Amino acid sequence: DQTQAAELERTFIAIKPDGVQRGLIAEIISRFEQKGYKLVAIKLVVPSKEFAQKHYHDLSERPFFNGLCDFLSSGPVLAMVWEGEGVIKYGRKLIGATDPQKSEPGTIRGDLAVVVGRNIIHGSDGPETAVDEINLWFKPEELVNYTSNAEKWVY
Ligand code: RTP
Repeated sequence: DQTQAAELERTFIAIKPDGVQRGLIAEIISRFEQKGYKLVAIKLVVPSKEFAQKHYHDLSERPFFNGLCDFLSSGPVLAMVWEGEGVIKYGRKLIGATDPQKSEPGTIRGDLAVVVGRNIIHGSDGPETAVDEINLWFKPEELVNYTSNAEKWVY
């Protein structure tokens, strides 16, 4: 049924150190929660620089790679897994364009961030990256299986 279909898709979302320090955790979680997505894992961690390099390995040739990894490992990051139909693609829509100067108002970055180097949130960019990132940040037992009351009304 539709509830089962919804459970198939999961994405990795992280509030970066700037978002945590600016007190935007509740605001950002609210947007995913109010949309109708389901939180299945969450933890606050300070990633090591080596871990940040693993997370951003696709960007290792980019000039901003080192600064980006320094930044991600500079303080607490709120790591999450969100579940729901279309959550990977629509999650990126809720987040907005990478550069907050180009993100639409109404998006998380459009409403809450100003520059690309401090764009407060990360979201997996496709199904393969979602699986890789969830496995990098979480152990299988940290993903919680439960039925939320909202599900039968969202789907
Ligand atoms: P994210 O992975 O964090 O969700 O961001 P994204 O897919 O929208 O963007 P991506 O191109 O993968 O870049 C990852 C992060 O690198 C930082 N960045 N800095 N020109 C720059 O200084 C620059 N370009 C990108 C951003 O923090 C971006 O989110």
